Amino acid sequence: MKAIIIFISLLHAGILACEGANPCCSQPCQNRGICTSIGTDSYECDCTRTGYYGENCTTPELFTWIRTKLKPTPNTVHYILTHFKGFWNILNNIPFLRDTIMRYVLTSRSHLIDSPPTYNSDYGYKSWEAYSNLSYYTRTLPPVPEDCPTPMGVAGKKALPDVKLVVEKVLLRRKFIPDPQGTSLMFAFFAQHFTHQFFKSDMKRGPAFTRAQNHGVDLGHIYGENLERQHKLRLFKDGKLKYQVIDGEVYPPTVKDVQVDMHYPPHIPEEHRFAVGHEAFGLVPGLMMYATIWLREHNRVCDVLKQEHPDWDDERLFQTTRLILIGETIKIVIEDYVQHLSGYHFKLKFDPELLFNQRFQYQNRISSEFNTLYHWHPLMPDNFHIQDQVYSYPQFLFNNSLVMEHGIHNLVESFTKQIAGRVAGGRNVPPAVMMVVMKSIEHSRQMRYQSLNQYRKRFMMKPYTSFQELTGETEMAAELEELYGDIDAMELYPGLLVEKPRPNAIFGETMVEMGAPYSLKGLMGNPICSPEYWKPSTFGGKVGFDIVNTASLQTLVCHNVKGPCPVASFHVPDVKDAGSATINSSTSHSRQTDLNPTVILKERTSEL
Ligand code: ACD
Repeated sequence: MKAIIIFISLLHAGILACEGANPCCSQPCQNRGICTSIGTDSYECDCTRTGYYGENCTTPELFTWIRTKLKPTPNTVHYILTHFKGFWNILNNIPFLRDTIMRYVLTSRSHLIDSPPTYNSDYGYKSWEAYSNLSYYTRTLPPVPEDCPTPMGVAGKKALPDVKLVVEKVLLRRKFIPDPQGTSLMFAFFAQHFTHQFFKSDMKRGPAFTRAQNHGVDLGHIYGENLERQHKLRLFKDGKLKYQVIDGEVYPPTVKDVQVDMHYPPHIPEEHRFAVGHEAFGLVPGLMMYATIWLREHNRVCDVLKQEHPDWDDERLFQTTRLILIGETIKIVIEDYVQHLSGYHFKLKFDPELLFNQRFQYQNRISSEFNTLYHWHPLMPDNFHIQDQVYSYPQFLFNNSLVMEHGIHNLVESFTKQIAGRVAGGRNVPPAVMMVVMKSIEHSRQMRYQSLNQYRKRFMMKPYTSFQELTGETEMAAELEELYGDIDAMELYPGLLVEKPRPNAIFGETMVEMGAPYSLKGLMGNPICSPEYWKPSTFGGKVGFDIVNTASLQTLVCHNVKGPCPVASFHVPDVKDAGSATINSSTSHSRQTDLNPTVILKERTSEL
């Protein structure tokens, strides 16, 4: 049956080729083989190092055959990692086994990312231009050639369905669906804050371009995307960033004070126009909360370093602190953020040494597809609960006054308590962000993304055979069938949002199997993880290295809020967890007198 389907689709491609279409439109080369058209009626598949051979790279070599027979499916691996808690609790405490599994997670995921990068949205074949032009996001799959019969190559209708119709029928929220994994708004705002350092589309040039040309975790969202902005934000004393003190607490300086561009609507008063690394972080108090926490952390670490190195000048204190904060960020992202998302009982570990004798390149290029899949707008709730107040979107947006009125402590506490929306499963995009979601689909079309199923194959998943298989239900599946006509024409981004979630999970299979490789490669490909950087001296000695190696969301917050430390978590706490985190101020390193002395969290057993 399968052979007949392949034959028919090749015949179909052949017919189209006869009509003058590019023969690669039908994507005949399998298993990551590369299609090159030869004239208008022929093509060649390059199967080099794919582990397959034959005209369409479909015949496995012996070793590949054995591997594919033995390899469990992604869903099986996920099931094992999210069940058998007792087993994982034992394994997590055996360092050799934990390291071996973590090394396998890192290598198996990052090997799915081309490094050096290959294509971009204007080059569907390898070229020096695509490799070297850092203004572009890279592309994991080349764009669908312009001369194909349909937008997805040969599958589906001549035109994709109306974007608004797709959004209204299967993406728009009817009733808020809470995330069964218990994700908090503290997570949602962290995601938004953290990712805006490397997802920074340059819309003057178009969605294929980025302004964040370091393509990774450089903390450009804290320090500015270029030297001019960084210099305006720096105090040029003791390595610190500029700040202001309001009611005894440290906040970012105002736009008027530092003269950097920030995006605020005209009605926002001068004193509420905070200036930070990223020009768009005035958008929501959740972003300004994190911007304030990291600003305080930077200045706190400067104090710690200055105590260790009283002879260091401003520049060295600033630069070393930046590296420490990059390290802290990666540690928090792997051990708190990805850990939470994964739902694994296996305890993930940030340890660059795990890769030191592996085949791994310390470089990264952000891809357009990664940017697109990270549009997790269903996380957003219907309104925002802070202390005993409820704010609607119009009351919340661009309202920095809430940051000062409630204070960082109460924002952390409130955002930790409020649950975010489920991302997969369909119909959970809040109307307030509908336009952003529409834009993601429009941009994907403009960049000529291949279909959801092509991406599934690229990331070692089986293509879906029906809309019911994609959604796991019948109603949205029928709508999608009518809209797209063919499962092989289903678009990537709407596909990710309507995909059936894994049991009790925030995401479906495709989001995790695509997102994890991009993430782990991007995090571990950072220069600070390389053998020459990953040593205490890079971080100003043992004290700085320890800051990196002990960082967590909870300690980050505890070090930088006034008074008793609130619970800070990417997971909404169970009732038994509620209350303040226990702190011990005797171990404080900070001498920043206008902040409450920093505190060290005494580990809570339930969350960390
Ligand atoms: C694994 C680990 C578990 C993966 C679980 C979910 C991954 C899904 C989406 C991506 C998640 C987080 C992104 C975090 C960081 C991005 C860093 C980019 C740096 C350039 O099974 O592998």
